[in-house]
Amino acid sequence: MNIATLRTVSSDNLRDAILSHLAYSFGKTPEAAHLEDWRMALSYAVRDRMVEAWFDATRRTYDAGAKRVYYLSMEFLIGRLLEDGIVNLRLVDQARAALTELGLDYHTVLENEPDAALGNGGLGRLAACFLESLSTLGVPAMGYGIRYEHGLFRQSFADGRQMEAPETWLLQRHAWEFERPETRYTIGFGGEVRDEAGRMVWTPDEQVCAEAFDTPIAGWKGRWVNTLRLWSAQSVRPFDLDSFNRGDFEGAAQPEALARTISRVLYPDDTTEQGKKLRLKQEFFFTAAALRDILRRFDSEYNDVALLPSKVAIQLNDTHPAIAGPELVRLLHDERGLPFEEAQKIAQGCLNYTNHTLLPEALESWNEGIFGQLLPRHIQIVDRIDDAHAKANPSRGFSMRANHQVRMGELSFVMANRVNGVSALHTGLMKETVFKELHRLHPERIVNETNGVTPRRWLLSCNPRLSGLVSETIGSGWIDDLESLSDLEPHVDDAGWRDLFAAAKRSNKSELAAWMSDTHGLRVDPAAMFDVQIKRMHEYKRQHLNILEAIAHWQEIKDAPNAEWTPRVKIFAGKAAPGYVFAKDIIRLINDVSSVLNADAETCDKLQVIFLPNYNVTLAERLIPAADLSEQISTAGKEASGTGNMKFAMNGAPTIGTLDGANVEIRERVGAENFFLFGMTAEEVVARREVEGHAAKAIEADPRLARALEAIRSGMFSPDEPDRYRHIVENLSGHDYFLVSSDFTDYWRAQREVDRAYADAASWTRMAALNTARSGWFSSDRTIRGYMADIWDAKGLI
Ligand code: 26V
Repeated sequence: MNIATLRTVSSDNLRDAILSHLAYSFGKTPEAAHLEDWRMALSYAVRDRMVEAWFDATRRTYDAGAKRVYYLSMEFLIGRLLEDGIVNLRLVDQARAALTELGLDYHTVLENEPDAALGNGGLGRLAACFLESLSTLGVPAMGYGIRYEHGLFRQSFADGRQMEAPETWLLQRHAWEFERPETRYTIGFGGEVRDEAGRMVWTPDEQVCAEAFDTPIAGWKGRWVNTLRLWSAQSVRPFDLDSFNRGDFEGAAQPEALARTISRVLYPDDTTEQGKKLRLKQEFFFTAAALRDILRRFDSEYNDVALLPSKVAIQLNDTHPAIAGPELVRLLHDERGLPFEEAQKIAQGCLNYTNHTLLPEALESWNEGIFGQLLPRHIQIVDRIDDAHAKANPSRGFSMRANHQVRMGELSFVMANRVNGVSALHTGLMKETVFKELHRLHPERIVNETNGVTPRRWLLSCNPRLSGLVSETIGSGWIDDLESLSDLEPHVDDAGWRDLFAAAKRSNKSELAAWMSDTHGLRVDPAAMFDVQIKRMHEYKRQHLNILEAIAHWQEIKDAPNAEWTPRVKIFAGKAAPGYVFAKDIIRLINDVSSVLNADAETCDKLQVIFLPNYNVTLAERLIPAADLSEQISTAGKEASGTGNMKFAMNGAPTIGTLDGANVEIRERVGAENFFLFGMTAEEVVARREVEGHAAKAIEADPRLARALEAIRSGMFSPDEPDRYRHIVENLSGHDYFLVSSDFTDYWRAQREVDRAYADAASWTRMAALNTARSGWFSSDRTIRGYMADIWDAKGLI
């Protein structure tokens, strides 16, 4: 389908297509149809309109002999897909009209779609934004991951405590995938390796089958459609008939159940490497299937494997697919007979690695016992790669095999053509810390590609009021040329235009307030400042710094309830890894503080605290357009980039933040006067930790901090269990590794500056609008162009 045909889809066409799918795909009359049937029928009608462009993209890629990009990621946090499809195909008006005619409400139908939470946080959402940008830019690309039956757990609260329930997105029908029963690979584990006259032969003793499920990903205007291919694990032997015939029904079903375990659940822990055998199996499972698929496609077009690096670029999203290095070498050397060195060179020519965290506990390494048992041939190949690297670099002082561990970061680095960080600060720190030595040996290898987010989802679609105003003001070119948002700049000094900007924000806030009231029974005043911190719960992200400030602020208000206060609603959302006890205690503390503050009649019109459960992409889409203030308060040096920070800025919420990750670049672009900076720099953080008793000193110097901590310690927020948070207070007064206490005083100062700034509505709106106007650089289209030029040497075909 070409663009001209797309434009001609009328609401009548769409209505007929919906009715036709209702009847012929789902066997329902309009009278009998449930909401889910309507949602499915609409999804199929929209999906149909992607299919021709999808075929066309494949044809054009083959015809051009173009280089293909493969994005290997353990996580794709895609969220809902229907609205994304409707928006990118520019069918919003038609879909709305067609549904109205059928007696349905557009939003009610969209809300019926489950949110596909196939990821933990930033890394997974980045992968989803990248897929959309790759299609928008017409890059022949494919995402490879795992089709988890259960995505990230569903979070609820009981007595303020996080409860986890399995996520069940696949229990509802999923409209977007095409099952590919013909695309199946057998993946082996364990077994033994034999030397057969110099040729190493691996005979696994366990096998599972990887079956492909394809989801089309349409770019802006539906001009190009790529594929997200997710692998589902199945048994090679679906059913044990012998056991069944013996009456052992459980035993008969076992092979299937065991194999399916591999794609059953997404690991919900994004910080601690748990040494789980199953996770290593998941990693090898999807990586090996992807490589087999990539080589099969390459073989169908070319017959000289030396061409591989010029036709294939593979991006490893963190080290989770790092086994791609040894596996590709194995395929080329053991299975195709290339000399080892040549196999390694070709593999390295294709592979690139993105690092997303410097936290030592999140850097993957595997116990060599487990690794060698599951992947006996790969551990030999890792050793050979390591030895060759050591020989070529005699001054080298590290090994991939230290302390009986296989270190995936070093392996990924050595096997990569390019290695990248995700913000300027993070890339600099990679060079100075984790990869210092490797950087010295290979100074050209590390490059920076600062993250970005797709403006189609994170402005156009989630914030129709603001995006409507933007298009009325500067035309709609910004949608795929986000830097043209700078054309808004002259308007920020026009009071009339500013009123329109402020009105859009106010309506978004009212809508959120109404939703919070309907869904959670919460009452908030949309005139108050909406101060939002939404992200995974982690000590380095310092949600506890935010709640500590709330307590101190509440105490100050109580001292002088009749003074002039800028009313605020502090909104939190985020999940804690189930095994991360401290993070779960921070959630409970915030909920306990919320109960006390919100019930205080004297102060609740000036300060409220809300923790919304089950943070996911859909909730982010509700909250970000309604935010006044974006909290990005991590300990400097710890947040690799952040991408939420970009979404808030784009939607007109200035940041209160540290010089961490991409905050640094956001501040440079939006202007220091439009950003509330506080806290120590990454260098100062390192120095501060060396100061004996740093936390105690900070507390001694700041009576507000001392009083807030004392309130927690005394049990004011947990009267039924006064000691509940003693360990948090002890942590913040003692070790305080993340320097909450040392940064508190400056955070407090910056928050009061925010209060004063917000009280001047005209200048606040100007600041908010400048954040929007100057955030164009944070489009993932720009990021992908960077990868194309610096890493992949790939071109777009549109
Ligand atoms: C580690 C593990 C370890 C085992 C269990 C599952 C699991 C899942 C994820 C991770 C690593 C998470 C790394 C991550 O999400 N980093 C975030 O990446 C964002 C995109 O680059 C970036 O904006 C955030 O700053 C960074 O924290």
